[in-house]
Amino acid sequence: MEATIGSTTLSLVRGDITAEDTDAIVNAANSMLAGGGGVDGAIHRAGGPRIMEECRKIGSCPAGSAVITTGGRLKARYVIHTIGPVYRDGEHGEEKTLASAYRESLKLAVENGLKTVSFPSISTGAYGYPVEAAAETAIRTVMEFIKKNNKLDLVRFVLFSDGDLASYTRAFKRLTA
Ligand code: AR6
Repeated sequence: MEATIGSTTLSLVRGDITAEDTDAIVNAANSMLAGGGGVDGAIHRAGGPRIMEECRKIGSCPAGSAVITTGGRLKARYVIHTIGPVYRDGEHGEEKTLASAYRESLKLAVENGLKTVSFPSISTGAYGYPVEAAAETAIRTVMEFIKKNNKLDLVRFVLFSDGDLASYTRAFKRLTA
C-alpha cells in the first residue's frame, strides 16, 4: 500500500526492518538506550557493536524524543532511536508521546539531510500500546509532517506481522479516504 503526499511517498510493507536500505531505520528503544528485546535487540544484533558504542556516548533519551547514531553494519546508514510511551490506560499522555516520537524522528532525519526513513510500529510490543490506536496516531502524525515538509522522498512503515500490517492499512485507508 502506497500513497504520494506532496513530494513524499508513504508506504506500508510487512517485513524485517533490519533489512531495509533506507537512509535511516528507526529503533523503538528505551530511555537508557540500553538495548533490549524486540526490534531494538534485532537492530543491535544486525548492526553490530558500533551502534551501542554511540548510544553509550549519548547516554539517555526521554520518551517522545529521538537521537541518531551510525547504522553500523546495517544497509541503512543511520539508526534513529526513539522512545515511545509505555501504555497504561490511554489516560497518561500516551497518544501525545507516541506522536512526538514519530515527529521528532522525522525532524532528526530532515536535520541530517536524509531522504528515506523506515519506521517499525513503535510501542506496540513490550510497551503494550494497542496496535489499532497506535497505527492511527502513527500514520496521522507522519501524514501531518510530510504535508508541511517536503524534504523527505520516502517514509515506509515496516510491520512485522500480517495483523500489524492490516491495522496500519486500515488506519491508512481511514485517513486518506
Ligand atoms: N522488524 C520490524 N518490526 C519488528 C522487528 C523487526 N525486526 N522485531 C520486532 N518488531 P518492541 P516497544 C516489531 O517490543 O513496544 C525493547 O526491549 C514488534 O512485533 O520492539 O516500543 C526496547 O529496548 C512490534 O510490533 O518495541 C524497549 O525496552 C514492534 O516492533 C521496549 O522493547 C515494537 O515492539 C520498547 O517497546
